[in-house]
Amino acid sequence: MSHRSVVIAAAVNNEQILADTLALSPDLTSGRVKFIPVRAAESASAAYNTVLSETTADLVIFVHQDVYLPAGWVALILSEALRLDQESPDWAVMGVYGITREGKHLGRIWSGDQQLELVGDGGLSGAIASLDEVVLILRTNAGLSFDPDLPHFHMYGTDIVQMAASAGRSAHVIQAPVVHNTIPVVSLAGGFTAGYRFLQKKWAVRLPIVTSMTTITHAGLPLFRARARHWWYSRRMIKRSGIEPPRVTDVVALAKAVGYESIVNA
Ligand SMILES: [Mn+2]
Repeated sequence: MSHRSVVIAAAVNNEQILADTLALSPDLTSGRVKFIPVRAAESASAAYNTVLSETTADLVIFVHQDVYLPAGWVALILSEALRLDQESPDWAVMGVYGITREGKHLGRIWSGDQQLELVGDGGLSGAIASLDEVVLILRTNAGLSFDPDLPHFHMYGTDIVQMAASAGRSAHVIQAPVVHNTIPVVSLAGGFTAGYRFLQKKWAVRLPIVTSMTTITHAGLPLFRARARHWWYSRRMIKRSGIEPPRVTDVVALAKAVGYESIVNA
């Protein structure tokens, strides 16, 4: 089948970040692609399920509000969807950065808080265990939705991949780099830990599950290592970039400068 209809959706809690990043994406400024913002959501799952219940699009592209999509990006997604229809007819979800069951990183993305490109270990094939939440593309006729019981705004990229696998569906990483203009997050306590605990129980029979930030295990020791590591790392990053006031990045120029538009339009 062909994927003719596509929408872009985001959970929005900061209008300035949205205006300075996602809203500058040419696919949105041109009005070619419909944008569905969800404001004041209590969790990513709740926000994204609202979108799924309101759209009849074949593909729903869920992105963070702090992501810039280079010119030509949605056209690339449509062609990648068609390719997957042929090569992996069972596909349900794709992302631009993810990790395999063996812990191999796949994809590429610009990381704003680190001011560098994250590049995977090479190649894009492998059994995906987790997709980075920065971009998640759902094929709606696969019938998946987000778990309404998963709290906060973390771990839903891992959860949706695991749910796809439970339904006999596959997840994929494609080469479609974006600029993630994120600012350093101070702590993985709170929402991240709550998400970790939720998945620990939900997927107990499948553990360990590798994610890009940590590994979900029965005992949960990697969570504490990740929290400690992240705390030191974010303090360093905040010191370097200065979180007050937030650093302003010209995402349009950056995407061009790092060559993303030539990759996307190759
Ligand atoms: Mn983000």
